Amino acid sequence: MNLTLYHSVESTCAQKVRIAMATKDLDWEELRLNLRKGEQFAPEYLKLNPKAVVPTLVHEGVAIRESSVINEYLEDRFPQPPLRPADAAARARMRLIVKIIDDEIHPAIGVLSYAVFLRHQMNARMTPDELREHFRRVTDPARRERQQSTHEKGLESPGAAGAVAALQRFVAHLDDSLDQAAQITADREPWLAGDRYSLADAAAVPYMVRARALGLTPLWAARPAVGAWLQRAVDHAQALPVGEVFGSDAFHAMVAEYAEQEAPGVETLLKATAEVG
Ligand SMILES: N[C@@H](CCC(=O)N[C@@H](CS)C(=O)NCC(=O)O)C(=O)O
Repeated sequence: MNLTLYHSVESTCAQKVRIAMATKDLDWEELRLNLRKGEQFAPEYLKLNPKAVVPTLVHEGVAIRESSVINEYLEDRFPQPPLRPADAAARARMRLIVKIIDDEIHPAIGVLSYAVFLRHQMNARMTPDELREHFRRVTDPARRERQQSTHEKGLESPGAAGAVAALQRFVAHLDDSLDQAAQITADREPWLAGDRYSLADAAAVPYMVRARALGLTPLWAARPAVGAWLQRAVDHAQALPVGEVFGSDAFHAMVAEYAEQEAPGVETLLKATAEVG
């Protein structure tokens, strides 16, 4: 089969690829990169992924990057079981969810992860010189600026409030999608794009699991269909033969500790977002 995935177990965008591959019952080799140690900046890896990010899939000698592109590629090359609905309108709904995740939710979860735990983790492990060097090597200037601002200001950085608002809109979109799916399938336990698990579910679940770990569950407290879907999607992922599907236990314990410390800031942002509506 000759599939090699460069990834990090903690990275949400790599998790969605591992979930799609395992749902398709594929075998792959993995090469784990330690992002905190800057292994994504190694010259050999930059040849595969010039943006210095994970995941990258290498199949038959060809490097494919961008998690959503990778998942579509997997669907094209390994169509069974299908993770794209047959119906064109349902496919469009699936792709819209994937697009919102790529455009808005990935950066939003990135900012909030940075603010809640990553900056503390990096401060504990790196000297100020190492930190400066880390940011210098981030290839995309906009990404570098966003990361540096969040590193300095945490949940008070300009991006944090916008990130919670983006998640609030996303959760409402998931709720609508589940409602639509429930109407067109007699199924009371729908997936995001209909009656079958799709690439939309594989893409959304890592971000929602991370949102939950960051203390953002109140965003869907009044949306029981979203909570029920999340539980089903987590059960699906955890039943796959993928170790540490959402990251290691040590990672979850570390996130929980910092999330507790940052809970007042998260609550302030949630309150402000709820007031704006
Ligand atoms: N749009 C890209 C985003 C990739 C990305 O941002 N990956 C993160 C992990 S989720 C990363 O490698 N970060 C490394 C860094 O921040 O230096 C995709 O979906 O593949």
